Amino acid sequence: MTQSLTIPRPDDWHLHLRDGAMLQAVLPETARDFGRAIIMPNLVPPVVTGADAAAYRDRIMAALPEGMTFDPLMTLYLTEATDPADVRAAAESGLVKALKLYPAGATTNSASGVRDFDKVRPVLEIMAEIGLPLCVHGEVTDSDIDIFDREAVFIDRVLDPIRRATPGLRVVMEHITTSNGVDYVKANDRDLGATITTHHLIINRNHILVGGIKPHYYCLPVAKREEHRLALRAAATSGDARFFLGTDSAPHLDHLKEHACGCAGCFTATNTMPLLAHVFEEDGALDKLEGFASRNGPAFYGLPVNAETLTLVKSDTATAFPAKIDTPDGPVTVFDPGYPVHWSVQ
Ligand code: OTD
Ligand code: ZN
Ligand code: ZN
Repeated sequence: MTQSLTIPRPDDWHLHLRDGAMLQAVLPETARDFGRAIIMPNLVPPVVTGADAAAYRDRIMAALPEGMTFDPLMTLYLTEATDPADVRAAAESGLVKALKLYPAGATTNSASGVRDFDKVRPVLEIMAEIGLPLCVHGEVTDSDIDIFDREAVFIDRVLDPIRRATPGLRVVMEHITTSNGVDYVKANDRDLGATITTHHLIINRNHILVGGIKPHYYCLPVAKREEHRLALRAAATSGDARFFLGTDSAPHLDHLKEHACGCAGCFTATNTMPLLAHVFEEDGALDKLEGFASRNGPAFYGLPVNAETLTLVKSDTATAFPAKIDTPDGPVTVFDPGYPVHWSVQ
């Protein structure tokens, strides 16, 4: 029996495309299924000015294979030196769709992140004025905070104070991993949304650690207890428009993940839509996938829903996803949910 589901072409509201050869290798994996993506600015050096974002956008478009369509939605990396006038100009030209806040040291390539939030207040005020969203990596980085508590502590110590001090600031809590994140979004009606990744709907911390360490399941924020995964599943499949897809697909070469000090990041661009169809069907919520992947994100960003469609089909045989994609510098492992998935993109 074949079952199928057609939805408006989805978007990815949090994506790492990298640069150079890696960009070339991973871009088709996203552009095949997704119409647009919010492009993370954590290159080395980071994308900090409107000019940087324009140049990066050009490199992305130059890497797009002939015949594919894709619209990269650019972001700027907020630093303590960000110029409010540059932010305003980059947003008003339509080039930049959000700013990205990394607490310094929170994840891969986040050393230029913010330490003193008072220094970025003028930028946040401009953003509130023009309605430019702030995408937040919501983890404190204090060494005395347990890595599994970093998100919950961030909400209390950093996020809530920033939002109270900057009325009207629109915030996306990115890649939420806890019930605390879900609850905070639900308790705040205005100007707040959250992205949820594919992998955090599938793995909990046991998957990383039990039976041997699995470097390809290691990402930041690190996957939490099962009760948190279930809270994310409930939020994603609820139909609540404040929750939408941001894969956080973050490619690293295998030899840098399978390493004594392995890089953080799961690469899910290749199989995200079939995996989500599996997850939503398992929770009896296939009808909610369209909102999560195709409608809620554009609504938050004030953009139209894509006019094209994507069709997912379920067949009796399990889908054979590629285990890895190749780059000139070595392979990148595709996220493996650890169980057979029968959905594929038509
Ligand atoms: N998390 N890896 C990366 C970024 C994210 O926090 C994130 O957005 C990366 O490699 O850029 C990761 O585990
Ligand atoms: Zn992040
Ligand atoms: Zn990310």
